[in-house]
Amino acid sequence: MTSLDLCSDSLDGLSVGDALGAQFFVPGSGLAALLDGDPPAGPWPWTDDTEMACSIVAELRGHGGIDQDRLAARFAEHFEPYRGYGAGAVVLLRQVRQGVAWRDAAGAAFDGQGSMGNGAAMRVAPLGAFHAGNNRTAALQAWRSAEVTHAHPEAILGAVAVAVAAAEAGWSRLTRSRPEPAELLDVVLAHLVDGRLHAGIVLARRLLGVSVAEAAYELGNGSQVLAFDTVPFALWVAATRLDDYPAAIHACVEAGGDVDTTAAIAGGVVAAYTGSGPGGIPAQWLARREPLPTTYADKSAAWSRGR
Ligand code: R7I
Ligand code: MG
Repeated sequence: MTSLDLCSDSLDGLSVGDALGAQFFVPGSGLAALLDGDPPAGPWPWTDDTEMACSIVAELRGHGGIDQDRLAARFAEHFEPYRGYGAGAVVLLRQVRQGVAWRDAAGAAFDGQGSMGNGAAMRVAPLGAFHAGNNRTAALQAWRSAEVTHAHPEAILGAVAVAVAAAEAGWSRLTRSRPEPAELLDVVLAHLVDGRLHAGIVLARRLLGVSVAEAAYELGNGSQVLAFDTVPFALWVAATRLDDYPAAIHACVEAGGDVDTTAAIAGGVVAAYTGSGPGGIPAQWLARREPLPTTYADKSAAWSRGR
């Protein structure tokens, strides 16, 4: 089991969660069908969560770490507007394509405070899995990956929280020791500073015994598309369902809200622990997800050179 194996399993978990979660914005597809073992017919197109995660994974495959300029170039190169990007992300990625420095574009977003959106968190679980066994490196690398698009500290901490959870999940898989839900969230909290994201994870830790509906009511379900309204619930799901990928995705679907993103986050963390094979992601779900792009590394390098 290499770092890249863990990373790749987490990317499968993220992208299946994203693609299946996005199906629940399609009228006519209902929760009951999924729970009955009859999910929507494929292929399930993935969204911006997966597209951006693939750029991060290409960085790790090619270089083992995040170079912010290169990551910005990859994000801009692979930006397909119809993949459901946030409104701020659309503006920012267009600016970067036009030659604006990413740091200027990210800093100018939302009247100069930077985006608090959940986009830095939605794409980062595979980076955490890659750094399984080294939570501090996962946190630092997540920070770097987030800053490229999200300048607001709450969005950056959302990415740190998800990456540390995925790193811990991957390490638990390697050591064959499932952490208690509270233990997993304590490891995450140890890497955060005070703020709304931190407060949300503290609350999630207090709610480990409650129903999905109550957790989503208290923590948010991503309907505001903000980091602190998305990450605490997604990590509550991952912590409480770490050994059961389908149950984690069911919980995200049941909660509603920004389902592709909560399912991408929870799915990316859980698959770092379960793997993507038997006992992890259902084979039928993997087969129905739109295939992942395969040409990221080469295309992005060519685009950077051509600028
Ligand atoms: O964070 P981001 O990439 O969005 C990701 C989300 C995921 O759910 C995807 O699946 C996709 O649906 O979008 O993109 P941003 O546009 O930076 O942030 C997302 C949204 O959060 C924005 O469009 C705003 O609605 C909101 N938002 C803010 N609202 C007020 N003030 C982000 N930052 C702010 C803010 O500072
Ligand atoms: Mg999306």
